[in-house]
Amino acid sequence: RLVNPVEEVRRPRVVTPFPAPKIMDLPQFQGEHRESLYWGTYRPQVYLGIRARTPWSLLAGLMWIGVKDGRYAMRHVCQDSDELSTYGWTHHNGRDFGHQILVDQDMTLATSFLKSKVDGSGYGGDWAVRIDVQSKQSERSEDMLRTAHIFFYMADEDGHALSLSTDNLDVHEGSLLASGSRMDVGGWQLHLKSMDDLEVHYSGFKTNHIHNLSELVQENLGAQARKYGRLQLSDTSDGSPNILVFQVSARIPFKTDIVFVSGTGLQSSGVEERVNSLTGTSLTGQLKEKQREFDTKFEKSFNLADKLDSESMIAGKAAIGNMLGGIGYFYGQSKISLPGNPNLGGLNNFISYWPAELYTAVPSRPFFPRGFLWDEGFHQLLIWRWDVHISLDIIGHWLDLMNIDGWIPREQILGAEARSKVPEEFIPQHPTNGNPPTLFLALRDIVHSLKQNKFISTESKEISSFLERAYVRLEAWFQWFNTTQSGKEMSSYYWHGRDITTTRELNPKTLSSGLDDYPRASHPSEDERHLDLRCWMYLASDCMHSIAEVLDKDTKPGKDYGATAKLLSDFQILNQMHLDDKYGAYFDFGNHTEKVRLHWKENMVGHNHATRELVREVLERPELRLVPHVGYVSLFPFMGRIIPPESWILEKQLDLISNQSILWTDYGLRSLSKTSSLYMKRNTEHDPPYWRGPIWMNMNYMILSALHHYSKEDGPYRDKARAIYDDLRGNLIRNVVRNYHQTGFLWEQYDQRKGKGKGARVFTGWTALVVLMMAEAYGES
Ligand code: 6A9
Repeated sequence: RLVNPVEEVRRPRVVTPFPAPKIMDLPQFQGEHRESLYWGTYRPQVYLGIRARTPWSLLAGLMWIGVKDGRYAMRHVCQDSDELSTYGWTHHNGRDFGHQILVDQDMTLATSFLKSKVDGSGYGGDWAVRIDVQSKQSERSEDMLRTAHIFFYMADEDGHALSLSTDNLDVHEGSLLASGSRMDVGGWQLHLKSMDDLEVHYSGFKTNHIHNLSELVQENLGAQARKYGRLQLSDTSDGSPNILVFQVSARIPFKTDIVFVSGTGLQSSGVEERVNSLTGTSLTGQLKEKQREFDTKFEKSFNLADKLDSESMIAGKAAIGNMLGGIGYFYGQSKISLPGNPNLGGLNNFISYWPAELYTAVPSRPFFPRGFLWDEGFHQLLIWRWDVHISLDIIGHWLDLMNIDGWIPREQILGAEARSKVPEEFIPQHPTNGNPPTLFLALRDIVHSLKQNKFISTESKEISSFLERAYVRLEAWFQWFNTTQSGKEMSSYYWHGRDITTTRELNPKTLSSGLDDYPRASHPSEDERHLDLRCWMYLASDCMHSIAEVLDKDTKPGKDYGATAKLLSDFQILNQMHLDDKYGAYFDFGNHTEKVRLHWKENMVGHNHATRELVREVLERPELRLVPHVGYVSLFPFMGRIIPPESWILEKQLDLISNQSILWTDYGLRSLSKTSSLYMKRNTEHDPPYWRGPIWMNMNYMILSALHHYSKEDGPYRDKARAIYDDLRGNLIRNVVRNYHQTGFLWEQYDQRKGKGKGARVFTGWTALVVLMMAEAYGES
């Protein structure tokens, strides 16, 4: 057989990187910037995890034994089933400091992280972790104080052997526990120091499967417990271990400091001074100072001085702290599904994306500890106001994940650790599916502030060179949406990828929109026009136009973003395509009937055995029409500020928003009107309502932002907008803060009846936008 050598090496198109210089190769992301962000708490999926921003890093982390009703369990990976009554970063600056509280039954752990770079440190500097273990009830009699067991580990993903040093341990003096050497940081050492009486044991393992570390430690402990009846690591090690686990056991309360110093191979590296400075009272002093800096920066970045009561202040700090403390670094290859490939079947029907790095905030540490494209745009609304360098670095990473077609996979499941959290059928990403281009939300704000000269000059320069390099990618991204998601009519769009064959879903889902089960046309078709996507395209074109302006780009034919933005915000065209003028509401358009329901169908299996399944029944022929569901989607033209301030339609929108029988609740706006035929309806037997009623903070932020806008614009409804704005803002903040103090967590959504947090808890992704609501920071368009 003759093979064409060129064909042989050519990658399938879908996994071919976008052919342009990588954003992350820009000089501004090298040098000092890169080094300053090298180490961090970049493993959000574990309760405390440290790594460097490099593919095969040294990892550090914490485990402990939790005790509930006399039963023991290992805590390591963030899991709801561990039932911690609260945990999260109360402070974190995204760079060199964080403070976290974890409450596990009767035990409270406080973990602090501090980074420092001094003469003698290796690349990326040194870092310290303080673990402070307290009993929850402060006043307990001596004899009730039990022993706690915590475990601190170092692991080398690259497989390098780590050396143990456990002879003559003297924790009061400060002892070397482990050491090693790597290309990136040179020689390194791990030290432990404590004023308390600690017992230290260890175990060493050699394995590539670092994500199974909890099991390895549990097995080791289990075997010891069975043999000797004690909870103690074996004090043995595999030959050339790449993982070392140290068990610290002591009576509660106790404190221990663990220090990592790098560059220790060199003579003048001053290890002893560095360890001293990062432990004991010196560490205490530095942590206090960092905490003060955080508090000041919090008030300054969000203009919050004197604006907040102390409960809101605490919740607000936890929100931004967790957003920053939840930033992770991942490395690996996405799986891309290939629907067109007949040779492969089922779950094997995928190919791998190129190996890639992703630095990103995550929606939820226990449930979704990985990157999600449209979540990220909302995260960046908050992060750029805190530290624009971090924001550009994150946005740059995302844009570098673009393929030659201008597509970016929506959910990033990179590496074994990330994969272990996702059921197999959800792993492959579909190259036909998009996700709202929310990165433009953050870019719009950044560009606007740039135009207003709000940044210091070094920042302005970096933003400009970032935009310069990002431009071709942003254009390609825009084009991807504009071509692959376009509808039949000129300047119409619809989310591709809805399932037209399903018989089980009450309303086939639109996962790519981000609004999953939010009701759309009952019968997916090419005739659909999705209102939200149209408005996202308006945002994208408008933002492209403003970037082109900043960069002085010529408007080439076909790339006149200003003209596109004009078209997409044309009030007449919008109204023709999406307005129900009797109602004054905007809707999707498509092949639709309201007369659908789920019913149980009996299937005979053999002669006398029947199974039941819940299937959809359609009681009327669908027809092309507006899809009459009032909810978040119908408010998109309002969120996009497309409606002129003097229009009667604006008044109608304000009515829909403020009407308690429609969208208004005392806790924020419902995702779907109470009057909708699908309000709080399950989609299948296994799919409870998700975007069909509950309150979501990202959309409420967008709506609040538009209310704020209309409350400043001259027009007959200005005062009305202002009043609604004030009430809605108060309701949203009050409810999130109340839930935070009552439950210890921020939540994925809030119940529209009682305001109770629901869905994933420790959802410190876009729910953290509550800080911007507090700050009244909305950006201008
Ligand atoms: C699939 C399921 C144990 C759903 O916040 C992330 C996303 C949002 O982007 C989206 O808009 N969440 C929202 O509707 C969470 C989605 C998680 C998908 C996980 C695996 C089993 O996991």
